[in-house]
Amino acid sequence: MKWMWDPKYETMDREELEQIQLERLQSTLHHAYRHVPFYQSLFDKSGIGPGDINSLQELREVPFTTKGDLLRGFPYDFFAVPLAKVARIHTSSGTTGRPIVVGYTRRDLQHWGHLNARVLMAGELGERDVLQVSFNYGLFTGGFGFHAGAELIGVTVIPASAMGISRQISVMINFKTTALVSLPSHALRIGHCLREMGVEPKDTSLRVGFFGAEPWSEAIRHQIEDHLSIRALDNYGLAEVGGPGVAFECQYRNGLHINEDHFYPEVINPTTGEALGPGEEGELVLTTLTKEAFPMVRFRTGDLTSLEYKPCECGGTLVRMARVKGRVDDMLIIRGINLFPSQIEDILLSFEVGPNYLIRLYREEGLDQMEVQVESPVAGGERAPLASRIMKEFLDRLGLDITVKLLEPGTIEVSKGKQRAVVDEREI
Ligand code: DLL
Repeated sequence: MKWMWDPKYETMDREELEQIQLERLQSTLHHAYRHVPFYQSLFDKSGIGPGDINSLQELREVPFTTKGDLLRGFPYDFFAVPLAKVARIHTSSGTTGRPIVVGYTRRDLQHWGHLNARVLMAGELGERDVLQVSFNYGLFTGGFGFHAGAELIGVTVIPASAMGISRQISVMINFKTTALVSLPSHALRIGHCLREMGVEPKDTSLRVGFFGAEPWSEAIRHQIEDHLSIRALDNYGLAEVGGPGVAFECQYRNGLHINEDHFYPEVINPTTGEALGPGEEGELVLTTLTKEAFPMVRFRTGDLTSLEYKPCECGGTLVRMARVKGRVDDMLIIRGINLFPSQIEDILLSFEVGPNYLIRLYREEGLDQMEVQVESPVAGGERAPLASRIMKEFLDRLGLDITVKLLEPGTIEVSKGKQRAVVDEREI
């Protein structure tokens, strides 16, 4: 168990673990009921009291919490402690005017650090490592989350944050970075740039990378490993339940170990809401077991996966989730930023364009790109200035560089059924 941060919990036998989960679940349900009016009315309406849940299976009787519920609770309705007890605030990486605002008490932050230490330790990180954290340090959970885990382990941390690729590379080479935390697409881009610069990957000190926050595939893993000459590990998390540190791969890369002593996972049929068994693919639903400031009960993540309860070859007994296969809703993830097509539509509506539009997603040298094609009646000469105004609005409101292509009215094919406004050419 040399490469486990919390071997006691990571290798606990299932019966003992389930007992801990049940105790923590009961306390979370009472806490949420007592302090979050949403949960009080959710329970009251369904005729179940938090004290009625006497087994993990009985949790299935409690209704789900959705992203929509959280958005309606903006900013603090879901906080279960007074603001005076909230030590930190982060948000989901969504680009809506109203992101989901999440809070952490001091104890939540301590737990969060330990959960991220588990992620990093599984990649065999130790005191001699130099870890470059290339996630944004800000409201996004990625930077601070990993930073805390790295400090607990005692590695040397470089809080590179979201600098441009060439600066990331010069830091990586000059400071002799051995491990990288970033988006997989960012790592791929770094790899391409190293090639262009004629730097042989083996000439850097890099040996391992921890990638997550957006969907990626085995094909991308191979490219990253090849271009950077490292071992690439997947990790999963979401702001609503605390950020990174929910699930992570060990060296065997046989699914992502879910930190079940802190999060209770279920997989459901996304259409009927019915519980699915091990190995069956559906939507992941998470309940937090230790969160004080922002407890979540049966949160529908929108992420598609399946669960495997057999212990892992590494000796870990935590349930493993399959690599996230995609999303149930139409949320798009572009360079780690979550976005719904309706947000694009809202912005387009304020200009002289439409109504037909098409969002095209593709990759260029590993980096996600987005193009919006939209019909517009304006004359030829006015097109370029209009396109630049729309691009500027996208950048201001969504924080994303999006190319805008204006087309003659009637050129975008309108489907008879449900309009498919997104063409995703990225291979995940
Ligand atoms: O992306 C938290 C995070 C930061 C995870 C750093 C890992 C590393 P949000 O911005 O709330 O939080 O976005 C969460 O991103 O519901 C998934 O759809 C997607 N996602 C996160 N990790 C993975 C992954 C952070 N490994 C949303 N594979 C989630 C596929 C992922 N999708």
